[in-house]
Amino acid sequence: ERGASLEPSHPLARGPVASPPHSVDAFVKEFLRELNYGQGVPLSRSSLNDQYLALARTVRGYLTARWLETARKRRSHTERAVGYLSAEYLLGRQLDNALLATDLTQIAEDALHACGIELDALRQVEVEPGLGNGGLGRLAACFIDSMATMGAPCIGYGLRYEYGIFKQTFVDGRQIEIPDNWLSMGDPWEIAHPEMEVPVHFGGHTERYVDEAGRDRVKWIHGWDVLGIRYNYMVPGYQNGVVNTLRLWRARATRAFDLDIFNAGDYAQAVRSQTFAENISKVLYPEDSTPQGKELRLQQQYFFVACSLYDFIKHTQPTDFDVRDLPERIIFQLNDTHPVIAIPELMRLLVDDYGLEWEDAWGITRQCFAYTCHTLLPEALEVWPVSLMERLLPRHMEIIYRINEGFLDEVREAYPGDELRVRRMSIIGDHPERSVRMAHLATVASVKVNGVAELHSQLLRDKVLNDFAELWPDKFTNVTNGVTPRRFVRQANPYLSKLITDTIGVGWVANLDRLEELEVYAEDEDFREKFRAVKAANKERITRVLQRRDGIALPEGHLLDVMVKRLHEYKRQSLKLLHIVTLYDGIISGRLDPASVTPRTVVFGAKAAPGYRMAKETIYLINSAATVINADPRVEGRLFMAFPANYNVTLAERLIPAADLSEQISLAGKEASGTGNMKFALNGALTIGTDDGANVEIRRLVGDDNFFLFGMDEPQVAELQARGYRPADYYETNENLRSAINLIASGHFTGGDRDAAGLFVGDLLSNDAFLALADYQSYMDAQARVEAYYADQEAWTKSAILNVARSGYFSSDRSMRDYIDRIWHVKTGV
Ligand code: GP0
Repeated sequence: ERGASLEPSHPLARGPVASPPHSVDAFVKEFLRELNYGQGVPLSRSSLNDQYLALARTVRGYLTARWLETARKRRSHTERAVGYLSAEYLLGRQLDNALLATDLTQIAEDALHACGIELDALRQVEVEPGLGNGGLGRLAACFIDSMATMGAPCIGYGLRYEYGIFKQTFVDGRQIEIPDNWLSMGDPWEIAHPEMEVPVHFGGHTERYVDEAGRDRVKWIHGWDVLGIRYNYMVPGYQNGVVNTLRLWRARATRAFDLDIFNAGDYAQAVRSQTFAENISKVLYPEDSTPQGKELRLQQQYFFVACSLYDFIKHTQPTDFDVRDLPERIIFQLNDTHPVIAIPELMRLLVDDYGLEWEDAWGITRQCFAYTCHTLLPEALEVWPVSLMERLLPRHMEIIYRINEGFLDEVREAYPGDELRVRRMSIIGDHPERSVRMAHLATVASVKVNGVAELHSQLLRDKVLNDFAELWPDKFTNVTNGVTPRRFVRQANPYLSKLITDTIGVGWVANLDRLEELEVYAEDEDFREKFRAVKAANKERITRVLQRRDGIALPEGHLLDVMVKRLHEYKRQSLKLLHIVTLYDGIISGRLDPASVTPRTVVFGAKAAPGYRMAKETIYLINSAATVINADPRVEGRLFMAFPANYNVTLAERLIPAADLSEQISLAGKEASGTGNMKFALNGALTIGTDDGANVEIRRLVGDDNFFLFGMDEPQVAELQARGYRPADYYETNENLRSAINLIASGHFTGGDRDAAGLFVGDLLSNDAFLALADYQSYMDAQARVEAYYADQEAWTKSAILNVARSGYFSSDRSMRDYIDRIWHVKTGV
């Protein structure tokens, strides 16, 4: 409800106030006002945290006028908007991004200086909001950045987790998870609206009734309710005056909910119930790519989706809005299957609450959703047991059954007599228990289904969703992922940014194709020298960061070889470890002349899902190997390993610009896209990689000469698996491989403890589901090519420059263009 206010004609009631002037003086004034009146402290007594909060609020103040203005313009027209539905947004720190977007970096620096404060010191105070696991969540963050920069109407919807992705520490080399209490110091970027409550219902049962018009209707008698509390975050476009909205939901107990129990006299129970309701937005599930079928997770999904649909219809549209016009106003993009319960929720709203006929409602719903699939791993496709659905969301389960009936009729009509196909395609699966296949539901209801890289989209069509692609070939499309150049080049790599801007002008930041103008400079010796100086400066920076952050002392002058991503068997950190151990083993056994080995530092960064045993064993082994190898004088000056704990967006921003070599070594056909791979190429690292995900496109664009390809391609993988893969064959016939595995198995790295390496080695030899041993020799050969090439610094630098010049395609601005042209059809330019 709106509060009382002035007549619209009143001079004070017109439009939002203007943003403060862009001057050092004005900034100082705003900053001190926030510090004194906002934080309630004088400058002389303010803590670092006070100063950070005041600074953030000051910058936020500059954004607010633009945000209100963007919202006002959007309200005044009826153009279609994008509702990006995502359970994860891995935002990273906000301060620098907001300063860059408003072009206030220099002013803020000078203003703080005038107050005796270093901007850099305040940057360190910000805790990054880790509301995502990895690629999928970071992609969502890049996309909303790009939509704002393109002036496209987009509202991001998600969950405000009280605890984000866990903080990783190592104790004796083993991962320990610590809760990420990211809100404990206060979040200056959020704007809470505790008065805007959205009711969300769960449980209970359904009842049939006949309405006044004599029509059969269904009523959902709810079992329990929670409230959704709205939190707004501003999403600034890059220096274009546009500020979009990210809206995250927090769960709160309803008053009725606790009052009932309270009235019954059990105060303690009332408080417990409140906790129960508020658990819904308590914590981000730390499983990446392998969802856990936990009830709380389904509650989270339904909770944020129900809040978002309600919010869009009731709070962003005019009061006289007709839900039949929804397809003209919104397209909801489903970021993986996590928000797919939005489909039956919209049907429920239209049929039960707005009284539409089923067919009309279905016609509307089918135009309002598009679905992005992010995986090829069958175990990553979400399914929910029918029994759980019936208990938690009984009305939705009925709706899903009815959608499925209509859909299967359609299948039977297209393929008479093909009951096998009907069973394969059904939204309800029977094995191992009756469950709802969320990817099928998403595909049936969506306007478009897209994969996230060319190869991935092809495999979706040919394999994972093949039956659907045969039935609806036009439904399937590709949108190759991208990354925002603002955060991952302009902010993360100021030295490179300056070199680029000095060379081709500043236009590249919002138009990354312009990087191709750098191509000619690959031949310019002077430019190459400057480019190398940038790398060297970035290496010095990461050396300082790792020293301060982790107490790691990186050696100087090494090839910096980086593998950062979630720990997963399909990504094959195991293969990377085998490479290092082979080099080490070669040197200490005398088979390899240390002088012939390129001095190399390998940096790992990876979190393992807390319940993923093999992943955790791999972390332990990498840490163990690092301890032994770094302490062994026989390889000193040749090999060094670093595994800083708690890899996150902030560390990525420091590490990626310093890398020489980017490790993208997943088994072909398993990595949907990868987005780290794009960040490395854009920052001038060369990739060693398989023909997988977006590596395929990176290699095509940067050229074979500037990319180290190795390993089987996807058809070869399929063929080997069909033939019957025996890892032991490779172990038996490859001497270096056998020796490296034996060294691990002997307990050399684990203090003589053979059992400690047992799970890892045992699995490699008897199972090796991701064919690390089959690709081992090819990988070793490619690494030898890396060493030889690196010896020629001029050639290497040329290739690195060409990687930058030819990677403009991987801007998330381009991804957004593709979504807009192929799927969303929304207007840009505010
Ligand atoms: C895919 F299925 N991804 C999933 C998932 O649950 N979590 C996740 O992060 C990733 C893919 O693995 C990816 O290949 C892809 O680029 C990313 O989603 C965004 O599409 C890793 O970078």
